[in-house]
Amino acid sequence: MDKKVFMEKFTGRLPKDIKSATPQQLHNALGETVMELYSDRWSVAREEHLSKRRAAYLSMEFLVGRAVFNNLLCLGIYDEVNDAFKELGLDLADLEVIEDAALGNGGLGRLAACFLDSAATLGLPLDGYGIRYKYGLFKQSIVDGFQREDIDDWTKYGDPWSRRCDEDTLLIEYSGQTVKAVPYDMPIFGCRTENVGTLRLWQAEPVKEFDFDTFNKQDYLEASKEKIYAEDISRVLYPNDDTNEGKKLRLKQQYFFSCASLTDILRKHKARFGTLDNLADYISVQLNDTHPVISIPELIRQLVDNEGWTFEKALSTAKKVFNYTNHTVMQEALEKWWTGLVEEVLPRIYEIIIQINEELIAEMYANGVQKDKTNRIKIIKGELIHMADMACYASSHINGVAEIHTQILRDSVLADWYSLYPERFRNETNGITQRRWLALCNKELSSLITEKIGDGWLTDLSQLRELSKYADDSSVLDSFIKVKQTKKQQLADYIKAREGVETDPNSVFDIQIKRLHEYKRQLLNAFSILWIYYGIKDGSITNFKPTTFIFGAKSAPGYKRAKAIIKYINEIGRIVSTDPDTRDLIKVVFVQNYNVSYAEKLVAAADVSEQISTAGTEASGTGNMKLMLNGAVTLGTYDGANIEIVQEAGEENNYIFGARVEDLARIVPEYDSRRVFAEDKMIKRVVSSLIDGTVSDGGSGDFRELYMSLLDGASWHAPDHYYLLGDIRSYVETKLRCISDYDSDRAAFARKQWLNMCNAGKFSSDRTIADYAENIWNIK
Ligand code: 26W
Repeated sequence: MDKKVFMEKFTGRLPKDIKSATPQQLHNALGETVMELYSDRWSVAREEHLSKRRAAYLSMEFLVGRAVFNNLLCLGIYDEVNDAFKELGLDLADLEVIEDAALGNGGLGRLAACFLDSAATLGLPLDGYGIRYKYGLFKQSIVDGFQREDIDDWTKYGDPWSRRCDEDTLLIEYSGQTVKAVPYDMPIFGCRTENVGTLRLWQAEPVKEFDFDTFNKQDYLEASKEKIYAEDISRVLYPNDDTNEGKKLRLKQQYFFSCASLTDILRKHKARFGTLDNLADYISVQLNDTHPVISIPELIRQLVDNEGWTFEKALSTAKKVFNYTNHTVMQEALEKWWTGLVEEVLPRIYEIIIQINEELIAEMYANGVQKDKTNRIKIIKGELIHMADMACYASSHINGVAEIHTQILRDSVLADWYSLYPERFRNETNGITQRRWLALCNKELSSLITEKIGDGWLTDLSQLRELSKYADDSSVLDSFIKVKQTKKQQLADYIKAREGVETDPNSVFDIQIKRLHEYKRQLLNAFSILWIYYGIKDGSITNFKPTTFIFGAKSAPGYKRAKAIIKYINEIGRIVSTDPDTRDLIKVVFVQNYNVSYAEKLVAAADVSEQISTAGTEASGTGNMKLMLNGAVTLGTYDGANIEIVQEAGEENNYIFGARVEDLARIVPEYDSRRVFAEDKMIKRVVSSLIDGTVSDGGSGDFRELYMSLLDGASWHAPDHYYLLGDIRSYVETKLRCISDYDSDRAAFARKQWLNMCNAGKFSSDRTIADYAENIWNIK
């Protein structure tokens, strides 16, 4: 970067009195300047991507977070810009107030963002397609222990990292409604490469802004109706994680970005090659879960209706183009659409789905597949369209996101499909980008690493393994402990500023950060804290090392139990921190508005990473990898990628507890949570806190409902179906051992933490993406 040119362009965009510039003004000026300086590089890369076989990642969510610091880092101009700011009497850190682009709910959306980062860095022609929601994931505050939601107007002060591309605008047709899809492109700067990927997010706009005649008749609302209905489509991200919200608007959103993205892909292909006959040779489309699966009938529609292809030829091309990733085993999350709704909104798509379904049935019949199996896998069952079955039928590759998860897909969730097409199934264990999740969020640890092995790890994380040789080097471990201490102090300061709560950086930082869900078992963690509290009070737990339990989680606004768990955690926190017997020993902090930027601070400061989902329920987890990479030990179950984490870093360096998938298969049929409750005094005491007046749910009855879910079950599930009572003893014992290990020998504990960091190489999304590129997309 030419510093002089940068200065000129940057200051030219600032007010005369530079010091008076707000962080938002500085951010806009910086973003615009960088975008201008690197626009040629981006154009060249775009051309390059189009000139060869490429892949498109279709995802309803891209949880990119804050772009500015990451972009500077990946472009290799962070230090220069930092200096430039200083020269101008400014502070780059002031841009920390810039809002995240929270265009995703959790793991699935963040994974998509990490993947784009890795593909750009690896020089691969991969581009993302999604929706430019006006409002991202809601902003959360905690009031009186309860979650409150507020809109997230993330572009309020501008969006300097996007470029509106009017020239690529296209039309999307629903029955009785046509809307414009306007693309906004974000550059994804690769690290140490000239490659730049593109994230194209579609915004819905009306074909006609405003009806002037109606306005003149003074019917103002009517005059803007078309605009409002059109904009509704990209107005808001559905804040649901793992439940199929069967809303018409959601179906329209899915079709909106699927249709727009495919139209864009086909247009560009045709412009270059003059034909779509060779489409499958040049494009591979990854379907991120079932949300974009409507792309399959849409591609067929475009090929048949616009290009005059036969249905058979179009279906056969679709089968080559698409691949499907499954991200969850939760039945609620496998999307199903009511046939009547699809027919009403997208009649032509509905016809094509029927045709695909008939073709599937005919094909199975011809291949001698038993009728009951065909009935299980067909796309339309009763009045429901099963998107996962459509995805499996029309994809070349189907993958899970961690070894155990892929195995569960093969054995149960998608077992029929596996029996038919075993060769389609692959595992692609998730990963995270070390640029954001180490280099950016933990500059102190990064420096220590680089001092020892150079900075090659930035693009080759496996190099961290070389650091294992320092595991017994006390001076290196001392430096590591100092770094951890610094990060804990920084987090404590931040928590003080944001939450108004004091935390002690000399205590153990035990952190659970993820969406709030029953299967993730934040309630188990809360129970364990109460257990420890009672233990300290009654003297059965002695010499407890002061520990800060930090939670960060958003609950879907309509998910009552999850919201009750948030309140419960806050209630437990109040009890332990007001009791003089424990207030110096246990602290509970529930941070507000947990998001990507907060995560960057939390992962760097963690000593212990809580990954405690019921075995077999967490597809992979990726937070587990972020915490490991920053030198936290995992306190977790044998679930998702935890298993691979422990394989890499050693069971002796982590704290594994609880029933495993194979145990549960044996236990669950006989499991009686009421008996466990009745026979175990401590379990009874802790669980009873939900109803015995220990804590208050503000009179809502929600705590009683939680209590009943554990002991009585509900119409849709057996009692304690996530096995909290079954695992709690083993959990508390393991947790206490972990905290006492920290206390009794900080150096030995630091050694475990260090070795986790050293062995995190496998969990770079660079590794994951290289594998997708080679084995699924066939791109170079
Ligand atoms: C239809 C509503 C809906 C919304 C989101 C259904 C399902 C989802 C996702 C599948 C939920 C999700 O984010 N899954 C997470 O994906 C991560 C990336 O692969 C995994 O690491 C997590 O284990 C998984 O829960």
